[in-house]
Amino acid sequence: MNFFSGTTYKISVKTSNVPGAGTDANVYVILFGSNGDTGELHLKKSETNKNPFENDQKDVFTFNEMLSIGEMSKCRVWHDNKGRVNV
Ligand SMILES: [Ca+2]
Repeated sequence: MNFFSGTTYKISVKTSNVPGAGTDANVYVILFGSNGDTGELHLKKSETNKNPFENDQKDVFTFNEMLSIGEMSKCRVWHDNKGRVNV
């Protein structure tokens, strides 16, 4: 058993192309699996875009050194409703 080898999770988020689909709020996700869950992950720094969660774009977030949750069963995504509204 090696306690130091972490699991990497790469999360891709595609924002819809309908008007108003984007957000500047803080977005969080929890992944649930057969061995437990990841806890709250803040999707903060997109690897593909400076401003994440804009209309019709794909954002990628990587989390290193995570404990393995086993086989993924579900995920929960939400945001805190903050940020300005883009007109
Ligand atoms: Ca945004």
